[in-house]
Amino acid sequence: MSFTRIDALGASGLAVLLAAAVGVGCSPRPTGQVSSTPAGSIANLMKERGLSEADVSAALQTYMPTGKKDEYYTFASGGHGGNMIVIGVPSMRILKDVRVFTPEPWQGYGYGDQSNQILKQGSRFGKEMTWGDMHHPALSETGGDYDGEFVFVNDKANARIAVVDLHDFVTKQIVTSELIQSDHGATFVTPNTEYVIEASQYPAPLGGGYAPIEDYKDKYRGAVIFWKFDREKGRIDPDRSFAMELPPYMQDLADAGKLGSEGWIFINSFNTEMSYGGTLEGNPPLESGASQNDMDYMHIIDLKSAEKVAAEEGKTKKIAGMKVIPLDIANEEGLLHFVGEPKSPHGICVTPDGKDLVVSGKLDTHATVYSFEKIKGLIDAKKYDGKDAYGVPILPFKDSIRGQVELGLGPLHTQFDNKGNAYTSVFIESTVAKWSLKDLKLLGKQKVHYNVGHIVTAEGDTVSPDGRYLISINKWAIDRFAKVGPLLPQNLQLIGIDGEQMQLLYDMPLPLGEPHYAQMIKADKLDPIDIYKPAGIDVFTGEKSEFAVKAKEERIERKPDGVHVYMTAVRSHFTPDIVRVKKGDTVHLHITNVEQAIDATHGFTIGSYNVHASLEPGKHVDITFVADREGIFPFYCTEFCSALHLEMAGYFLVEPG
Ligand code: CUK
Ligand code: CUA
Repeated sequence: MSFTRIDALGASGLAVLLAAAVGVGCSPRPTGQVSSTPAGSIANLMKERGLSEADVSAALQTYMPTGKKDEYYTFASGGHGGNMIVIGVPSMRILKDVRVFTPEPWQGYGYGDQSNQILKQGSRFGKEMTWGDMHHPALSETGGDYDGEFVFVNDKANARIAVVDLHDFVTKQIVTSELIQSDHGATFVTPNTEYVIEASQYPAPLGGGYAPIEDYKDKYRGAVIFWKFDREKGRIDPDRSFAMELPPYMQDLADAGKLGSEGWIFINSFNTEMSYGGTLEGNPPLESGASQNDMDYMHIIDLKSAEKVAAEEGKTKKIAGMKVIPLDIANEEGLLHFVGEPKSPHGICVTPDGKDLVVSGKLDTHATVYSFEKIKGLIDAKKYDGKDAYGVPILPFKDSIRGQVELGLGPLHTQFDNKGNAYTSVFIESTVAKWSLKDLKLLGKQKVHYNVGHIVTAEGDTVSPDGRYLISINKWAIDRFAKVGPLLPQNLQLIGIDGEQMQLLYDMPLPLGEPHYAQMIKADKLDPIDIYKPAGIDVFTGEKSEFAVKAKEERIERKPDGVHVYMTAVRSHFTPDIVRVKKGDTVHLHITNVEQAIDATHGFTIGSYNVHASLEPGKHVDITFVADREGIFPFYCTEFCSALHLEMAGYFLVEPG
């Protein structure tokens, strides 16, 4: 693709360009206004900045004039930032940094009793954690389509799942099972969000505890947890969840079947060699030990049948409080099948029609397309190529696939558009490959910068993708941005995919974590609230707090468990504005922002006591702490809320005990 530079364009060329610009209709201005703009000024701008026609076209496709809103939201994981970043498309403006596994003071997350309760739910073996490694956000679905109500995320490091409510973009729940010690095939949802899937990554003894690594094959196991989601409550119900034991391979990504394949779950694996490292002990390193076999195993799970088996008496074991279908029962009941996958696969993606599965291996140049119909036929006919060491039947590879398409070095993840095309990230050669699902032909490539991991297309994991936009989530940024020291931002590149050729539109530096995966949803599917109503809402429960405070009912009460301060916040004062306690008192602050106006947020802090809260309109926060140091501690509003914001202050007086 070659583009004419403006200096070679001439005046008539520019006029065409401007006409085209108006035609794009990014901002519907009266045409008269365009002709009143001296054409020379845009020509000069292009010349001065060295912009090509392609640059201007890209700019016109992404620029958002003030007040205009994006068409899509992208929910990107923050990797080992433990957060989730919400990005508007096509502008690529950051709209929110949702805190999930990590505290963040501006939003008051992890400061105050409510959000601490959420973080505490994620404790493992009694230990609280203040970070996570988030990989795969999954939007809730209805009929295989994103419904814009919830998003689920995982923490690979600590095997946790969280629920974020898109009515207020706040984390509401963290669940974890000590059954497994890490996860990666998480989170993925079934087409009506009945289950949130979490498959383990690194095998370990189930339920925690120690076993010698030499006993890897006997004592170490993987597992997949099917977390039951209660949409009505907006929470996962651990008591109605169950798991299935898996062999000690390293299970990788997962995806849920849809339409014709609904009710089936597919999980990649690598290290079917069961290599466990030990380089100082005379063993091959894990990465070479794990790359010996030509084929690893895709796990094919019949979830509907597994659900029935899990409900039967005597067919499950309780491990670490989780109901688990043991491997021998899974085999007996025909719940689990394997089929070969080329060498160390990484991506697994069910096509929008639910008929095919695309798998790509880091060490293979192809995308392999499996046919679910063929897989199902082989399972029904019990046509096996033998069994693995754990008795799991293996389906013949050649009879399971529809074909393969050569894409380049290091293909990883695949997404789809609305025209029957697939897009696969190609890590080693830093490209996105476009290919046709129907005839498995490569149609084109777009260079990206650099080393792309996942890609995401608009509504790309649904039964009806939109096409339009693709974001390449690149691992390396190298030379793309002004230097900021050795830790570089991630580079998210927006690519237009409606034309025959992909068009690079925008480079977005993201210094808020490492997005592994993202999902992009139409903005009009979301309907977030502006205000917590009625005032006094506890965001953890979504209900009015029993400690909610009304105007004129502010008070300070001394009770056996300490001093209770019932406080309101409203522009531009806290009531009460003087709080007297004695050294050693336990203090219970109950603060309600009684405002019901959009964006009328206050903050609250008591200096030197590590006390902070963000009080969005209508929100109620409880903060419990011990006044263990005497002195005079000013408190004030941390959010510039009004002309008298600086005066929104008071004194916390701790008298000597
Ligand atoms: S992963 Cu990171 S690029 Cu965890 Cu889905 Cu592939
Ligand atoms: Cu309230 Cu500043």
